[in-house]
This record gives sequence, structure tokens and C-alpha cells, in this order.
Amino acid sequence: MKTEEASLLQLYSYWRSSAAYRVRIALNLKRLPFQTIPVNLVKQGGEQLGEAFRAINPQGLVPVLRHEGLVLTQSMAICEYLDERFDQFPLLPEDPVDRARVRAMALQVACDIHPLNNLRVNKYIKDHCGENLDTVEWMSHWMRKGFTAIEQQLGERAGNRRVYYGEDPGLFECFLIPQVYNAERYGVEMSAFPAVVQIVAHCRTLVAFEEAAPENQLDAVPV
Ligand SMILES: N[C@@H](CCC(=O)N[C@@H](CS)C(=O)NCC(=O)O)C(=O)O
Repeated sequence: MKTEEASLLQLYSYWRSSAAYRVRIALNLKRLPFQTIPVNLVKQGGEQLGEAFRAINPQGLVPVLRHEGLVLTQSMAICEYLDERFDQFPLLPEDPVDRARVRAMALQVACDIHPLNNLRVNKYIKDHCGENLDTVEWMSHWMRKGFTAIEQQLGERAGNRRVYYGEDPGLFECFLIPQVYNAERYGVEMSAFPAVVQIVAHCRTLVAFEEAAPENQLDAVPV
């Protein structure tokens, strides 16, 4: 493999995948150029479930990062890998306590909100709970619950910061902004979460977030 090929960062992504969106933001914040390999999660039942993609990620989920012959899965693990492997523009603070706090905020999105909104979970409940379950209300319920707790924690910070920690967006914002994109997509009323809205408004003025946005991806479909 040529050197430039070996060091190339390749991201298996779907434009509307909020987990892939997190990694796109992290790559942009760290000013790391990357190549996008689109995986269509909806076409013909989903490319992620086909043999070819499952050979790359047996979980059948995006994102996947390829780098130097490695195949990495799970958005949190990928973001932390990028942060540890490339020094520039750190996503996490240096202090272990601060690092734990930022991770805890990001994990609230990754573990306690997003999995309950995911395509395969919603497909399962649609297939098994039939007409009785309103899947949009199901997703919205978990988003509202998660944002309520996040809002409270943001309110407990000292000062009126533009981001959760420090001056610049980091790991938490990589996770928060895609989740808010999902919330808006499903009509969750965000005005109940002013501190979240303030951080999102600031991040959306930044090129790293703009370029990572779903509508700006090469596989985006006009809606
Ligand atoms: N915990 C995983 C979640 C990945 C995930 O759920 N990806 C979704 C898109 S946001 C997916 O590929 N869904 C395909 C499916 O549900 O079939 C991560 O953070 O990377």
C-alpha cells in the first residue's frame, strides 16, 4: 500500500446517521481530511445488512473508520482513537476529572438517548408492537428525557459558556449536535432546553459543523 493510501482516513457513513455525523464533526474539528464511503441504510432494506458490509462491521452499523489497515467501529471509540492518535485540536480536556465529565455528557447521548431512536430498534418495535405504539412519540420521549437531564447539568456550569467545557467545542458537542438534528427531524420542541439550544446555535456557525451536516454530505437526498 502506498504511504498516502495507508494513512488515508476513510469513513463509512450515511448522511442521516447521527452516529456517523459525530465522527464527521470530530474529524473536521481535528482538521483531518477524510474520504467518505456512503452506506445506504434504507435502500433495498439497507446496505448495512448485506454480506459485504457485515464483513467490515459484523454489527451492521455505521460509522466505521478505516485507517492504516485498521477497521474501527463505534463512534465513541473512533473519536477517542482520533484524539489519541492525532495531537492537534484536542476533543477532550487534559484533567482526568474534566475528561470524565465530558465523556459522561457525551455518553448520555450515545448510550441513553440514541440507541432508543435507532432504525433497527424502531423497525423491531413497529413489527412487534403494531399500531399501538407511536414510534415518533417513543423516540421523542427518550430524547426529551435525555435533554432534560443534559439541560440541568449545563445549567449547573459556572458562567455562560458557548460550549460545555472550555472555549471550543469538543467531544460532547460532537455527540450533542447530531442528536439535536434528530430531535428537530422528529419535531421535538427544543425551546424547553435553552442551554442546549445556545450551544447548538454557536456550533452551527462553525465550518467544522457546517461541513459535517447531513444535508452537505455527498450521499444526501433532498427532502
Ligand atoms: N453505538 C453505535 C451506534 C451506531 C448506530 O446505531 N448506527 C446507526 C445509524 S445512526 C446504524 O447504522 N443503523 C443501522 C440499522 O439500524 O440497521 C455508535 O456509536 O457507533
